[in-house]
Amino acid sequence: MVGPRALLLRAVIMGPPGSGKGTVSARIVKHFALKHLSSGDLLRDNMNKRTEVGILVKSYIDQGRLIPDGVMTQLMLSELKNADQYHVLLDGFPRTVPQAEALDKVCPIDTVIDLDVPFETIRERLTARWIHPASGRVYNLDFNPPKVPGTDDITGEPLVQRDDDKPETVMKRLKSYEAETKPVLEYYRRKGVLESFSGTETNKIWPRVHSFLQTKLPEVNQKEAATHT
Ligand code: G5P
Ligand code: MG
Repeated sequence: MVGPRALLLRAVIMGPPGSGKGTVSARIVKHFALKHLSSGDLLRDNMNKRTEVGILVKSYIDQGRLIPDGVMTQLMLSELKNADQYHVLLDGFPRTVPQAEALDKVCPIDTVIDLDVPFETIRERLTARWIHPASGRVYNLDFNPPKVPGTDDITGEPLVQRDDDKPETVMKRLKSYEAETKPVLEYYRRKGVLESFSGTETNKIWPRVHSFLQTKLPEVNQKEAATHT
């Protein structure tokens, strides 16, 4: 138990597809005791398990389109129901203004970490991405390759490419980010909770995110913190 509800951090990490939300979130949870909730990981888990939601959302994801707000909001808010015991980091949600408004009603957000990475940088990255579906661990053939090619470092299980990382689908995802998610940044900017981090390399962005979070939360592992990884 961390403490009373009012002292719990309610953070969101935002940024275009491939900006490094998953990569930075993995580093955040290594350093700070908060629960990472990724909408994309949750949807892919539902697709793998062929749940009702998984079957419903597959065609949207494969086409690079956003899931309808009602479905997405219900899914994420039900995950948040038991979240009054710990700090939370939402990744990939909210992605539209109606989602942000629905979230605000049950769980007002106090910090938004915006990864501001240019689109040209992103296009190159996504085609080189491989993931371990069961854990959500993310690799990149240039940036953080697995120790054994095609294999997850921890479990030794095979890695796969995401169906929505095909070049034409990546373009659609970037367009929907521009049209539907950019206004969410404006929404949070007006509320005074937006913190933007611009750059093209996660290793340069991360130390700045790390220092920023140190002003909000106690660190769980001081020794690792010193290495900034
Ligand atoms: P997701 O799963 O939320 P996206 O599109 O927002 O998908 P994505 O693709 O998961 O975001 P990311 O998490 O921002 O990207 O980035 P990442 O995985 O950490 O890094 C991308 C790659 O770059 C990796 O291979 C990584 O190793 C590499 N990398 C990181 N840093 C560097 C670097 O510095 N240099 C280099 N060279 N490489 C680097 O959503 C998927 C779909 O689900 C639906 C939508 O259909 C969406 O398209 N969805 C929703 N729909 C409606 N509402 C919502 N709220 C929804 N949430 C999900
Ligand atoms: Mg992600």
